Amino acid sequence: MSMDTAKFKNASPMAGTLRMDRMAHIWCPGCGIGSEVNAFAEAVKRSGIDPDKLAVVSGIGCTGRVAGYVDFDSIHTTHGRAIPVATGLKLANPNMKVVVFSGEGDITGIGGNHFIHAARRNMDIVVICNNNFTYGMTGGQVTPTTPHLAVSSTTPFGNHEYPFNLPFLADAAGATYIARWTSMHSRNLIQSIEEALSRKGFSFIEIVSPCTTLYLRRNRLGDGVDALQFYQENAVLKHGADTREVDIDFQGKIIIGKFVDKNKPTYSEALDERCVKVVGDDYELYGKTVPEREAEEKAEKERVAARRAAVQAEEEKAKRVVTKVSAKIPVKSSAKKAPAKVAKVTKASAKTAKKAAAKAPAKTVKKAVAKAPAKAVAKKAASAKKTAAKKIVTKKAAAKAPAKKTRK
Ligand SMILES: Cc1ncc(C[n+]2csc(CCOP(=O)(O)OP(=O)(O)O)c2C)c(N)n1
Ligand code: SF4
Ligand SMILES: [Mg+2]
Repeated sequence: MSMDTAKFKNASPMAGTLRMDRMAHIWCPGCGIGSEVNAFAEAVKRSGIDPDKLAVVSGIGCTGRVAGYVDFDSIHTTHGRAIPVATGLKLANPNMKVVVFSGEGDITGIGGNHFIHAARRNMDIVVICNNNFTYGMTGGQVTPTTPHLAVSSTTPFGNHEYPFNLPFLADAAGATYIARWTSMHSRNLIQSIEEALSRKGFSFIEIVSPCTTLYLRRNRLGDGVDALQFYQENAVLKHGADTREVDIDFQGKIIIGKFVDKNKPTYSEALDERCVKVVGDDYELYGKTVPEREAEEKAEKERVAARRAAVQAEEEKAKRVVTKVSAKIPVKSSAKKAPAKVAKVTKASAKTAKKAAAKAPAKTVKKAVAKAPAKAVAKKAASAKKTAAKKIVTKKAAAKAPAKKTRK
C-alpha cells in the first residue's frame, strides 16, 4: 500500500470500525453487503458499546466475509455454525456483546436448527441475516428463502419450492426482537441495529439485499441500482405487522419494519433463576453471585450510556459546523430571483429526457441518468440515438456491399 493510499484509508470515517488495511473488499459492484456493513459499523459507533467488548461471528459465504472486515474481535467460522459459536462466546463471557452477521443460507439452511434453538432459548445475541435469496458464494443455488418461481442455478425453470418467511420462523421459535429492512433502508437499519445492540435477548434483523451477480442477473432484474429502486417502490413500512403476513413473493411487495419487541428472560437469566431457587442465594457463576454480576452489568450500562452521549454530542457539534459553513455560502442572485422558472424548465427537460430515454439504448441512458441533470440526459440520449442510427445504416450498407474477403 502506498503512503497516499494508507493516508486516505486512515482518514476514512469508518477507520476504527472497519479494517481499512483489508480494503478493497471482495464484494461485487452493487452487492448489498457493503452498505449493510457500513450501517452496522455506524450503529456500533453510535451505540456507545466498548469495541473491546464486542465480537462478530460469521459463517461461510459472501456475507460470511464480514467477520474479516470489521475492526472488532471476530470469528469466520464454519458453514452454518455461526450461532453455536456465538452462543459459546456469550456463555463463556457474559459481558461480551455478540453479533452474528451471516447469509440466509448459512443461518437458515445448514444452520437452521441452531437458529430456531437459539431463538427458543432467547439467547442474548444479535443475529443480522443478509437475505439475498441465493447461495451467492457457491454459484447462485436455491436457498430456503428463494421466492417461489424465481430462477436459480439449481431451479432453472423457476423455483418449485415455497420459501421460509424468516420473521415468522423467528417469531414462532421465540425471538424477542424481530425486524426486516432492505439494504436501501440504511437509516432504519442503523437505528434498528443500534436498538438491538442496546437490548437483551435474541434479536433478529433480516436485510433483503441484492446479489447482483447471481440472483439479479439470472432473473433478469437489472443491476444494483435497479434493485434499490425496486426496494424503494415496493417496500411497505408496517411496524408491528403480524409476522404470518410478511411473506416475500417473487418481485412482490416487501413488508419492512419492526415486527416484534418483547421482554422475556434470556437463557442465562432463566438459568440463574432456577439455580437460585435450588441452590439458594449463595449460587455463583464464574465466581460471582447473581447480585454481584447484576451490579457489574449496571455499571457497564452506565459506561455505555456515557459513551453514547459523548458520540451524540460530537455529532451535534459536527452538524452545527456544517450548518454554519452552508449559511456562509453565497446564493447566486439569479437563483434567488427565478425559482418558479427553474422548476418549470426542469420539469420540461425531464419530460424530454423521459421521451428520449424510452427510444434510446437502455444502457447509455441509465449511465447518463445516474450522472447528469435532466437536460443533459436528453442531450446524451439524443446523441446515443444518433450513434445507434449510424450503426444501423453502416450495418445495412455492409449487408448490401459484396464481401471482399472470405474468412477462413
Ligand atoms: C459444510 C459445508 N457445506 C457447504 C459449503 C459450501 N458453501 C459455502 S458458502 C455456501 C452458501 C452460502 O450462502 P449464504 O449463507 O446465503 O451466503 P451468501 O454467499 O449468499 O452471502 C455454501 C453452500 C461449505 N463451505 N461447508
Ligand atoms: S456473488 Fe452475490 S452476494 Fe456474493 S459478493 Fe457478488 S453480488 Fe454479493
Ligand atoms: Mg445468501
